[in-house]
Amino acid sequence: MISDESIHYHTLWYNPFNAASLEPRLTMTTQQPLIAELHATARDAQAQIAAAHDTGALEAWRVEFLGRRGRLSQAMQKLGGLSPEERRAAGAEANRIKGLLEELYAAGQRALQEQEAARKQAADRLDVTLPGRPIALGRLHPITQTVRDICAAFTSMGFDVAEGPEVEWERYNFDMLNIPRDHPARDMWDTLWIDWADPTEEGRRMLLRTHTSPMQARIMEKAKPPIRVIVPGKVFRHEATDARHEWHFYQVEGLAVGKGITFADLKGTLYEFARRIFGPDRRVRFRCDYFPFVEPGVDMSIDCFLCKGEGCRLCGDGWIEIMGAGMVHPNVFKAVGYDPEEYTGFAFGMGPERIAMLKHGIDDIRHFYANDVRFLRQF
Ligand code: YSA
Repeated sequence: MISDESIHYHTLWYNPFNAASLEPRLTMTTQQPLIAELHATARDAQAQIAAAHDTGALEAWRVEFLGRRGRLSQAMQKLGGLSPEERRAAGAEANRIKGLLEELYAAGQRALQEQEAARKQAADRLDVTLPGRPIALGRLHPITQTVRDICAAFTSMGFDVAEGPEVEWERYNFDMLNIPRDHPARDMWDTLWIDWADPTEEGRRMLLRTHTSPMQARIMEKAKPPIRVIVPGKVFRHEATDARHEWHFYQVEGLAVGKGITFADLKGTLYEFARRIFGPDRRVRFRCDYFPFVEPGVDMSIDCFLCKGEGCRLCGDGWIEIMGAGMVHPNVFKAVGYDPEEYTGFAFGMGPERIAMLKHGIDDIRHFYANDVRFLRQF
């Protein structure tokens, strides 16, 4: 039982590392040798627990005072040698002191836990006044931005967007586009072939697509006109690089098929596209060109940003070609099962790198894929 006096000292008693005295709690009973020994044990216990500043020391304290062979236990064994009256008084005092020592031990444990928590808190302290570490924000690659701009220009004119495989069958990349095997037109596309395909089976060889035009065939095979679609994607060619040529680059293919579509629709759509991407002041040039999958075929160029159409190292003749285009060849319609008497259409394929060069005044296409962040950060 804790007396009123001990309650008065309660808070001090619970702090084992505080030098509060036990005396007021040890003077309540008549003195006899065993009681004196018990009180001495309690005083020693309090004195020593003040130095128990880690769990090892606290455990050693517990073993010494409260352990089975500890000092309290040894004192209690002496109760048997006392007279019944002395035993009653000393026994009661022994139990009281045991309770006090247990409280002391529990308080010691709590104090250590608090110390540990305080230590951890101090170690983990967050200094909110420290300046933050700057987070490097990423950004879209300039070609991704350009592809998105091109897609936005065409979707606002009613085109859908589709994507297709970069590893392609020879059949779609060439055969269905009116470019049969051994046709010299295949030389226009220096092809990277995939090794494992069976070279004996016609149209079953695999390659890295050399242009996005195979998607024309894939789309028409699946859909019925009217069709208005653009296809952005990566293409690959076994080509030497220079200021205008990469061996891997993007293309955006376009296809419009329906009844009564004419070359005027092609020109009107591409002029409008050029106006939306480059603004009203840039000049556009169409020239006849040959692609096996169109008839007639053209290429479209924009006046060079560097020399303003005068002719320079970058462009040669003052113009930079950005796309090939034309009216879809009847043989392509036949290959996908359309009647060329019923449907007509136009198609085009442009190079976003060339468009980005023109838009931003970049004089070498190889900057885009050199992974130099000083260049890329500018967009
Ligand atoms: C033509 C007619 C159509 O009805 C449909 C599409 C086409 C385009 C055709 N498939 C084609 O690939 N033509 S192309 O070889 O002249 O390339 C088209 C555009 O890709 C070029 O105008 C140019 O802008 C870009 N390009 C071509 N080779 C490149 C390149 N860009 C960077 N590096 C290269 N090596």
